[in-house]
Amino acid sequence: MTYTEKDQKFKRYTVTSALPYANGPVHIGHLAGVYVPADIYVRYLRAQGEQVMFIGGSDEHGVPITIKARKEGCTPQDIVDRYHKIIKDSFAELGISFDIYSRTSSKEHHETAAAYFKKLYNEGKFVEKVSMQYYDEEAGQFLADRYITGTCPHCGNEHAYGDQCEACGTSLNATDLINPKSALSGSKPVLKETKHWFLPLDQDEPWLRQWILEGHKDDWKTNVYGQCKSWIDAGLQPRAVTRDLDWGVKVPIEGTDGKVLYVWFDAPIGYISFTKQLKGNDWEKWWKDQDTKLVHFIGKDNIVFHCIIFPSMLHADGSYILPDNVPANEFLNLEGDKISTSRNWAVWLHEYLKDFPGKQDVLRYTLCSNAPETKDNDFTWKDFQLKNNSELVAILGNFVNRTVVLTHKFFGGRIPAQGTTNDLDNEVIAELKTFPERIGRSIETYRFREALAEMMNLARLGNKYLTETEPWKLFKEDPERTGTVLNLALQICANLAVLCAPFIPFTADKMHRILCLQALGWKDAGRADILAAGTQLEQPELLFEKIEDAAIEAQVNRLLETKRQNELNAWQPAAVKEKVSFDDFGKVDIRVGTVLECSKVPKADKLLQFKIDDGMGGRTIVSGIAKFYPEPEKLVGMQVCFIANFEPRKLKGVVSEGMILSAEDKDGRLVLVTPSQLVTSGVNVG
Ligand code: B3M
Ligand code: ZN
Repeated sequence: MTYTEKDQKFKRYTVTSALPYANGPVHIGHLAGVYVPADIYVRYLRAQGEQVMFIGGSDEHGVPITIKARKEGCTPQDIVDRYHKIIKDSFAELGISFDIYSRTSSKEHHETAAAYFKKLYNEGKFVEKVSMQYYDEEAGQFLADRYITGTCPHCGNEHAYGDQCEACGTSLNATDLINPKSALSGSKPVLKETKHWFLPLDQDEPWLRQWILEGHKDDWKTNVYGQCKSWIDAGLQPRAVTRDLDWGVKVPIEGTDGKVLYVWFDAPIGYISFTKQLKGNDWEKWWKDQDTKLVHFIGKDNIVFHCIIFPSMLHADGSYILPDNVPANEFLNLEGDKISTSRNWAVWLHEYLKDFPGKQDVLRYTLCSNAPETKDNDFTWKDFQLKNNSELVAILGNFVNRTVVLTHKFFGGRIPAQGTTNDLDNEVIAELKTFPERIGRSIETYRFREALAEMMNLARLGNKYLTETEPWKLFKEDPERTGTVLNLALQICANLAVLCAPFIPFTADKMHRILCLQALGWKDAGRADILAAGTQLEQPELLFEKIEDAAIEAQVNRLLETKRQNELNAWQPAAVKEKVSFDDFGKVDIRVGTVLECSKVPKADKLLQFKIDDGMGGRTIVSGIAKFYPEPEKLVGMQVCFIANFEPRKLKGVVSEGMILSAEDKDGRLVLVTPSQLVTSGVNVG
């Protein structure tokens, strides 16, 4: 039995993690918010001997996928095939231990989602409404969700979508938008009649209020509870669950060509349809049995869908259980800036796995220890390096390694007997006993950072014990006592192998190997007699390696380059200056000259010294463009434009008689301005 469920014992756990949209790879924000905590939770439950179903899969419908396909000139299926594979493979490599990772474009899913809709339709659970929806006359298409953008009526963000404003998080209807614009053609859409089916959320208010606001006041996270409360208090509105689109699950009603289920209607049904896809599995017990605990792991932008809309769908059917908890996380930022797919401001999982082979646990550890559980948090590469070098290497890795190395040194790798324990040993044994429950309680209440910190405290306890007993000195005078100390230290290692497994499973496997440990359950931990004396250990093996500055710099540089690219992409011409009269312009004397000589000004990195044929006997001009013309002698013979009536100025000891004109490109590069054909030196430009 788990620690927090003494009153209500569940027989099994259905754990879902938000289905990532298959229109891009997964990044560290997704991992920290959803998949790492969900995986820790299920690994822990399995270690507790619980029956668990961990569901994941790709969300392959929705407008962004069709927009991306249109942009790339391929089909939506091409897009989802590409990203489903990348996402699925990278999750597997990170050790996210789904029981099934499926996809919503699968036939089974379409059938299940359509049947779900059909049942509610037949039972009259929807409200059918003909309403006016935006239509793009140029494209000949209704504009669902992200096909339409405009100004958010709540916060004024000019780039809000037809279904949601990402700036303030409000869920919108397209007709709420101010100045709506088609994302297809950019044109102003017109309103046109269309029929849709609505989930009458307004009728659900009483039971939702009771279930969430009264029933889950104490066990749901405050951020989750707070969002639900403000939704319910604001008054729930009927919500359309169909769309005029050709990508998605077809509406299973005669005469509804060109209509599909709304992506947020079909996607959560994916949790159910994927459970069904596991062959030889009685799927209903995972979804309909009151003894099953249903938990949804999601990010904060999905709260309303998992706490209000999906439960309303489940309630409308009537045969399903409702989620027991929805431990949504806040967002993770990257180096102080919001993670953004369109700006490529992210650490992508599949790239991380390539850049840091074998270091899955370092990422899992960093993301968990820094998870945005109660507020948005920041990932920095420096912190990643620090967590690896000063925690994983210096605390956990160091403790296990020292213990195993000393056992090899003094006892040939054979676990020594525990002998008689003294007060210090007994204190350590007593403290050791408390860890499984402490860590377990934190995990069961979705406080994963706290749980991880406790696990590391056990490694700290181990290090402190070694420091206090100094077995490396002790052996000479008291081999038997040394045996007791190392036995106890090894018992702590074995406990760590069990207790670290939910967080850093690859390391746990390594520790099991080194310690020749059988697979143990959570309840076996807390004891100081896990390892039998006399057992021969494997050779020591470092659990973690130091991450050098160069590897971190490479990542930081990649981000700096991304930032630079984003700035370039965002470049816009400078505003036009104040108007000047023709006469004023005429005061500037611009001429064409021919370069006779050109060289670097000694001791001045930036300056080139030109000798110009100006048709008037020649002049010297100094120009700050050396960085952009590394071979100045090659400029000889070129014609340039220069201002002939500038006051002469002394630059690094050289008198400059004018200014050579150059254009500054958006990346800051200076390029000389030159006439398109040869002209006589000294002629006017104007
Ligand atoms: N596809 C993920 C997102 O909003 C969304 C989750 C669906 S869970 C049923 O990024
Ligand atoms: Zn807004």
